[in-house]
Amino acid sequence: MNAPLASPPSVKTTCPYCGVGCGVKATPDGLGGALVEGDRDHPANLGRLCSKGAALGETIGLETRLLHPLLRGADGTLARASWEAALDRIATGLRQVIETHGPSSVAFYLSGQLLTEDYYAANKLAKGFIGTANVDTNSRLCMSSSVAGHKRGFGSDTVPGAYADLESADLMVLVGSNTAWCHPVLFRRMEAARKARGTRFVVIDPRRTETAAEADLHLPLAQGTDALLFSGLLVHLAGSAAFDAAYVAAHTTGFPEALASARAMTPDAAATARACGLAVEDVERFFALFAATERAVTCYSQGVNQSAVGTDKVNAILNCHLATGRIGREGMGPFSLTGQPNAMGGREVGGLANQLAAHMGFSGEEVDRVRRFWGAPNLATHEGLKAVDMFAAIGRGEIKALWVMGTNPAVSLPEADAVRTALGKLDLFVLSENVIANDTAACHPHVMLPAAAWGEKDGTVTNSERRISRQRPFLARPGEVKPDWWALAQVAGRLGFANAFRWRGPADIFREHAALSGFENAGTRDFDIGAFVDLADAAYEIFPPTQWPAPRGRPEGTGRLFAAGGYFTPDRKARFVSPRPAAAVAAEPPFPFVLNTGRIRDQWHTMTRTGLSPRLGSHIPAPFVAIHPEDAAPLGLQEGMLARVASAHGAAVLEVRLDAGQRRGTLFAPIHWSGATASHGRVGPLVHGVTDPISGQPDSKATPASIQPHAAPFAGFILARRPVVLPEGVWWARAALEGGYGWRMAGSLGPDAWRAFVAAAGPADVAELVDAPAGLYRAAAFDADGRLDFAVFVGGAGQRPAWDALKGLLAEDQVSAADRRHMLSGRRAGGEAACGPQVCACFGVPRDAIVAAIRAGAHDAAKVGETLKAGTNCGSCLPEIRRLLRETAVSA
Ligand SMILES: Nc1nc2c(c(=O)[nH]1)N[C@H]1C(S)=C(S)[C@@H](COP(=O)(O)OP(=O)(O)OC[C@H]3O[C@@H](n4cnc5c(=O)[nH]c(N)nc54)[C@H](O)[C@@H]3O)O[C@H]1N2
Ligand SMILES: Nc1nc2c(c(=O)[nH]1)N[C@H]1C(S)=C(S)[C@@H](COP(=O)(O)OP(=O)(O)OC[C@H]3O[C@@H](n4cnc5c(=O)[nH]c(N)nc54)[C@H](O)[C@@H]3O)O[C@H]1N2
Ligand code: SF4
Ligand SMILES: [Mo]
Repeated sequence: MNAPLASPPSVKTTCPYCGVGCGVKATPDGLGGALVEGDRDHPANLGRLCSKGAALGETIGLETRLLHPLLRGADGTLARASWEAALDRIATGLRQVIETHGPSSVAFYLSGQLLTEDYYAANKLAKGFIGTANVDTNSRLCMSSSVAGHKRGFGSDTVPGAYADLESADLMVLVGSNTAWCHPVLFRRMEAARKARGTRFVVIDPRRTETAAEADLHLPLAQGTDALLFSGLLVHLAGSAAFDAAYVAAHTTGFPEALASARAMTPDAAATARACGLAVEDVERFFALFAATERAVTCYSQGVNQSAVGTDKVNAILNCHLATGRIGREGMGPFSLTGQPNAMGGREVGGLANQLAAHMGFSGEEVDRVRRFWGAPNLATHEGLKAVDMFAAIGRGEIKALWVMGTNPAVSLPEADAVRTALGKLDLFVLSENVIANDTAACHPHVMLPAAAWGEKDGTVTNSERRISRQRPFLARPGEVKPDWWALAQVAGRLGFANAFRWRGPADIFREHAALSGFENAGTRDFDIGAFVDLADAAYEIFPPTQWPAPRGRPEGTGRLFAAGGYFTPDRKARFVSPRPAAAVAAEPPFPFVLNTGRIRDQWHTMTRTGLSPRLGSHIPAPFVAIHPEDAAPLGLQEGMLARVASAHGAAVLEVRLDAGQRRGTLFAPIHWSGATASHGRVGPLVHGVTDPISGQPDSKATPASIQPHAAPFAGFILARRPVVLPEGVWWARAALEGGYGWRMAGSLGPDAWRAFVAAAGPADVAELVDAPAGLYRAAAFDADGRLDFAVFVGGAGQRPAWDALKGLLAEDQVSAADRRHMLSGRRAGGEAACGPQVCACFGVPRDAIVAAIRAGAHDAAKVGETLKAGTNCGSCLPEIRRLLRETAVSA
């Protein structure tokens, strides 16, 4: 059990999920859990939380945690070891590799989910002392195009605005961002602006997402064409009253060239519409809205970054804000929405292979400065390998030692099967993890180190608006769990660098990080938190959420930048950068579709934490592929059946969702399922390893792919209190349920095989229903106390029963005689048979109930809330409720 820290009774910390960086108030319950609420005083969320934040309390159990170091023995299996033995093994292994193959044969693969202090320690050890720049992070897959675009445009990796701008904007342009699902609390702040001041929403996304459905204007552009759209916009702005000649003249360079190049590519709205696959009226409306609305914010995320032309897309957006001088002023500006809780912190400490710490690069002057500051004997002098290239080098045997920390690359990197193979070739593979089992842990690390998790970690993170917030512990570290920075410092000591890593705690590291940021800075570098060089331990404890830069003498930080220029280029002027001409992504037989990948509302990445929450699993319980109905029909694909989606690199088997909001010729699949949660649900193996040549960010949203029906004559589900191993060849996807798990499954195994499967489990007390002609088999097994132990329901495909009505039985101490009689018919005594997927995670309200309430007269979201409570807590489901209101109104 996870013990609470004695006092204070409730602790203010920061949500460990997305880059919104919501403040959380956690009150341990003394039983290993905690009550989690939004922190009303935190400027990012002012008390709000989304469905994931609200369910944090359900994800802090210890069942799946790694609690002790593990070492791989001669027989290849991992066994418990002492910290001493594990650290010695790492140090010896590193020393051997360095002596034989040189420091560049060592790599670190880090994460935007590490705290700044952990990240700083890893970067210092690798780049400064081991002497390898092969340090990269999952932020390469996430934000690196924004970093590169910012640097090209501004001379520094600076987000100019603040969240307050989202509430004071009159036009909100959301590009490649499913904000309603991925930054839900920001979306609620945007909605508040719409209510208060009539803000208009334009959403630019090939899919009609929940976010797009809320927009005044949705531009479903062809994948990869954003730079063309914004190039067309630049041409339009240049000839409009919105053009700010004074700002352009005083604070920028390169405008005439950029305009000429934009005119050559996209001379007018008609040409732009053609290039982007859009209706010309929609493009004209967008251009007019943007030109007419001074207070315009353009938020963008992975539809922009994760592209072979991602950096160009970023600069095309920045160009439009520079040309109108709409930057760094209230209610306006370009706004990169960061993904992970500490995507920004990682950039600050030099987590990327092409950066040094504190936003410095590899110029001779910067290398020299960092070397002197650290007293670093072996400072790396050249950029290292970026994530995709790094894993390719591992695959070729050029990198021999790898330390992975806070990320699950066997799932999340493109061409993920090749990544798995590569991991098997290492002489030394160290994995620092919170969980004992995930797909990367299955790739045979030599050492696994148990890292402190959310609730135990102690340090800082930086959110999308440059705001540094504390993550504070409220639970004691269980088992032998240690902070990541501590493990790094211990290894550094063993390599002979103890003096440079003599930190007593995270506050020491934070002060050093602050000192480096201010070292020989004098306003030349954007990232400066020199105000905190001497921050006392007690002040670090209560450090308030603060936006950098906060140079010496300015501890209150800075809300916005660049309203009056002051860019971080040598001449202090911003640069217009012309995007290269790039056409829409094309796909041809044998892979005629463009596979787009992304997120769903209630899961976080590879589900190692959100996958533990029954509430979060009920929204979308299985991996799916969305396809336009008119693309599906000729292929014989129907709603709910299985489809095999394949690319040149791999394949997955997913449930089909017909979605008229899907652009023709494209597929969409979520990234969350791994080998741990589904048999064939990983999309990473399909995704091509193409990267943006400037940023090195993978083009994860546009892989040529094929889709075809996957024969599965039988389908059904299993409910069980414990994990069960399903027969070989069965397709399955697992979800956490209250009191156990549920598996959706399908395949060629019919009633007889499942009957044998149940018999083999040897249940003490089993009720069965066999209807051979109908191809139906159902069984429920009870334990000695009369509790439901497991249930198996199988039938013909296309008549898959839903478990919703029965799943509650897993959590009950006893199944009543009446329920026993009814349950094999798929219902509870007196209950309904099925109720469809859950829309409101907070109150467990299913879609069917919402539709019924609408039919019964609940005419708006507020009425639905009054009737069912749905949507009245975190509000993450409000866009879906409003969609049901629209759709139901139509069908009624
Ligand atoms: N629920 C949830 N929230 C999360 C996360 C999570 O795992 N789950 N992860 C966090 C992280 S790390 C990140 S990076 C963010 C990501 O947040 P988002 O970027 O909002 O999420 P994605 O679903 O990856 O992609 C966004 C959209 O890009 C669209 N897109 C694809 N290609 C193009 C294109 O060429 N142009 C345009 N304009 N759009 C395109 C996709 O259709 C998709 O709807 O979310 C963060 N928040
Ligand atoms: N096809 C496709 N691929 C994608 C994306 C996409 O849109 N499409 N998105 C990309 C993006 S934007 C991202 S951010 C990545 C995310 O991909 P990953 O980073 O691989 O996903 P996570 O599941 O967040 O993995 C985090 C792991 O770190 C562990 N962990 C959490 N906190 C800590 C800690 O403090 N210390 C240690 N040592 N371990 C910790 C967790 O248990 C978990 O196993 O996926 C990328 N991959
Ligand atoms: S929006 Fe949700 S996931 Fe993101 S930080 Fe806030 S509560 Fe956490
Ligand atoms: Mo991300």
